[in-house]
Amino acid sequence: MNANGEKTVVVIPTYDELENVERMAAAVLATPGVELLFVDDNSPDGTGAKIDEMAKSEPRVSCLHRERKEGLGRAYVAGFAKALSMGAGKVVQMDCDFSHDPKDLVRLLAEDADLVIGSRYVPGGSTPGWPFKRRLISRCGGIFIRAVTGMPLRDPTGGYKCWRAETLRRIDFESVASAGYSFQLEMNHRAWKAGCSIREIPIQFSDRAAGYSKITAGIAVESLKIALRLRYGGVRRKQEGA
Ligand SMILES: Nc1nc2c(ncn2[C@@H]2O[C@H](COP(=O)(O)OP(=O)(O)OP(=O)(O)O)[C@@H](O)[C@H]2O)c(=O)[nH]1
Ligand SMILES: [Mg+2]
Repeated sequence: MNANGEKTVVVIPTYDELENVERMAAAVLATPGVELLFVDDNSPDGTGAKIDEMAKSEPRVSCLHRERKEGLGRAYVAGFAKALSMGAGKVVQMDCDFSHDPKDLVRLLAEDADLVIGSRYVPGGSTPGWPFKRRLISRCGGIFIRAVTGMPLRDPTGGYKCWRAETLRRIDFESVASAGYSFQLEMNHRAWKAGCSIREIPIQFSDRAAGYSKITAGIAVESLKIALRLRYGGVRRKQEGA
């Protein structure tokens, strides 16, 4: 609970993050008043069991176990639904690999907006250690997405964000079907279209601390396709028959 009596739930999807998960929990829980919900897709390395063990002695930690790996987007949809059912007033999403610095949580939570995005590409934001090629792809991808969708965001695919619970309900997040980076894009697009207030604050996005990346070229390409569909139609909500 924060000073306004509002609960904040930090949602972290995990797949094979055994090397990071304990340190991450400690770092997140250093922020007063937040609860931590992991969403584990039956990680083969035993991440889920490790979280359950932590949860036994730390009531602020819980884990939503899913049967199989279905991509980041599906994990977040399930995690957000669970966070809302826990009574969250604010829901934060972040990675488990320390690319997103848990110390930035305080700044993210201090903003007064329907959606706060930790941005690599506003003044003060950065991606230290990224090779030129990755920097170029990410930057060009962002520019392409902005040009095609018209959405005025510097970092449309970033994954460190804070949602008002009300915003999530308003955009019917459960019908978002994208799996990878495009999940971030589609969620932002819905919030923007719904007229929500969106603020980008600078973050430093570091390389993962340990473990391996689950991002594939296909996931990156998906977001470009989704950008085109968001602009020219075709991304429909599930209940409308997509
Ligand atoms: N539950 C679940 N978590 C996932 C899945 N795919 C990725 N994750 C988690 O989502 C977060 C981001 O995944 P990463 O592999 O770091 O992808 P990325 O940060 O976009 O790419 P890198 O910068 O290369 O690390 C991490 O906490 C992963 O463990 C999935 O299918 N299910
Ligand atoms: Mg990562």
